[in-house]
Amino acid sequence: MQDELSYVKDETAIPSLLKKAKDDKIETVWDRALAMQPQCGFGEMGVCCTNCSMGPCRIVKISPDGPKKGICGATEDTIASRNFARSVAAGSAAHSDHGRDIAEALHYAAEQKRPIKDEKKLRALAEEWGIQTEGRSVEDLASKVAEKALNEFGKPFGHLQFVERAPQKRKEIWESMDVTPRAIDRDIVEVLHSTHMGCDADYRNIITAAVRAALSDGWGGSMIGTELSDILFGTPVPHEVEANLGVLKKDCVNIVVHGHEPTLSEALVLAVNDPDLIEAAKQEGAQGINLVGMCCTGNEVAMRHGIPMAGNFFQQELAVVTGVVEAMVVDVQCIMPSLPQVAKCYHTKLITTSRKAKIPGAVHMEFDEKNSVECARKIVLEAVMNFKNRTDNVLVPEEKVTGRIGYSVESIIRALDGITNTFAHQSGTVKPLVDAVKSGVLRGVAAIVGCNNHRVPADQSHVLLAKELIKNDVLVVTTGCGAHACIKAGLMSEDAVKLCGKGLATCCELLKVPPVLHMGSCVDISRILQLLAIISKYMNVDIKDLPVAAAAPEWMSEKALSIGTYAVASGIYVVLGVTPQITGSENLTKYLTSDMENIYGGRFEIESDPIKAAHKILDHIEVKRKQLDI
Ligand code: SF4
Ligand code: MSK
Repeated sequence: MQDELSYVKDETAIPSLLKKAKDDKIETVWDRALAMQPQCGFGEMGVCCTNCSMGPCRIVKISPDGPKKGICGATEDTIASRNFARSVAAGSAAHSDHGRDIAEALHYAAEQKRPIKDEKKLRALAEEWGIQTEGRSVEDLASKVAEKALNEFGKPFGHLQFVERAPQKRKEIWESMDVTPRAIDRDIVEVLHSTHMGCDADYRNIITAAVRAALSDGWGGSMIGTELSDILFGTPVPHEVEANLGVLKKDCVNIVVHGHEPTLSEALVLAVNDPDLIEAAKQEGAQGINLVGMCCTGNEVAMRHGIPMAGNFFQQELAVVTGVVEAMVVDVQCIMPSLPQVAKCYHTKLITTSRKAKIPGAVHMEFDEKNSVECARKIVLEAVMNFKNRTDNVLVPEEKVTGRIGYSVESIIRALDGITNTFAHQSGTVKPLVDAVKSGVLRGVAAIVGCNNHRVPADQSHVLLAKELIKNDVLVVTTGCGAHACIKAGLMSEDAVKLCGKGLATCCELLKVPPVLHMGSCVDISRILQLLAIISKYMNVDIKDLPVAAAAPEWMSEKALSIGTYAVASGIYVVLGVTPQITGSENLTKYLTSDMENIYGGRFEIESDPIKAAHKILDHIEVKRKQLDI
């Protein structure tokens, strides 16, 4: 264990920059986490309520004398479930609003006759949605698909179109529980309504509403985000990429793009290749312009363009601490409000670009989708002109690795079918993957997703969990900050085969794939749903019957709670490495970690030890294999 810990620490590039931060008197997330101790016990257990101005109310669990009900009479079950449901709704809103922005971007791209990269995927989706494709131009079709996607947010009747992608048995379960997602905005609004003071007080019913909102995310907003991003910007195919903070270059203008939506980052990719801007950078004394990505925006541009992955959630402040970042350009989600304070101590410009996310102390340059390239050019020029302000106080860590990424559903199917070319729509089938699982060469598949959290040494649980799973012949798929953690630890390189069990190693060597497959950003967990749906239909079983599982070992965001909830409601066993704020209600905790399995076939498990988590996943996979008689 000790060796493993030091291995993970070395790979993160964090220690050297943390030391520099201390020397430079920069406060980081770890300092603030320490200053926050001890954290509020009521909040930790989810039994604090501020839903009306009679509160705040809190339920005292540790002594028999304290209040056991809020002033209105709400119990610990009501309060904890309302808090949980509101977090799920916020997470679903964040992902889904991202999806809506992509649909709008597709609409404007069609209107302005800008390139639409994956016409084949566009036509396939149009057909899936019942849009007449024959004789229609790409722009016309894109416009129709965008309109139909935008209608998914507020349509008055029926259910979400992507529900039809789910296996029949899954749809029946949702129908029987009345959780089939109807319209994305409506399902989110309903959670906010029903958890208003004096409305729903039944924790089971509150979680049912949360499940509907979460399914609206996974099989709605996120899936729209992924599918329409692929159509507009291209469906990822496998390729090599560099990762970790060592991708920053001392002699170049460094621009870090951070956040989530690919619209901004795609425009930046074009702008940094503009010869005039490159020349301007040279005039300023730089060798060129180096665009790198952070968090999920980093995943988006790495997956489609091979832009280096600078780091994940806990590396954002440290990227600025290197002293070589001319601009950190952010849009929405997972952006620490501390960044302008860190940037102020160096020459870095923190540039906010979304009206949804302004930060005091940042420069705001609003990104306009209708004028995307011009906006991006202005941002890049701002960075270029900042190069001359760099001081000598710089430290670029040496840590940098190469990994193979780009595993969209289409790429995974092709790769595992042994199709080695890189045409996005060269078709294949899931038969080889299913055969490998049935024969036992692969025991199953596990997803490792989610963030960093100060409660876990950065990346440690992601990496230890992934290593234990691949050692036991479980293929790992990953997204978000988990993907950054895995690539930094070398798990997407050829060498990672040495860490695999015999069966998985043979598959990886034969098919030239790493044992940990990078499937994209947080919204791209919808790719995992889609892959599972395809496999389930092929095997004529439900998702809950498959030897698969998911884990969010270092999760922190409300989006992660939405993801976990839609995964559970899709029939998946989900292990959380950080305890959610629910434990003040024994009923709610039991409902989420046990009862839901009887209803949906999936449930939450809470396990902070990554090795134990891996073995719980392995046990779950073996149970499912036995039930399938394979
Ligand atoms: Fe207290 Fe009830 Fe108001 Fe919540 S809704 S703050 S429990 S009175
Ligand atoms: S960026 S939600 S810290 S995975 Fe998607 Fe990372 Fe979690 Fe944000």
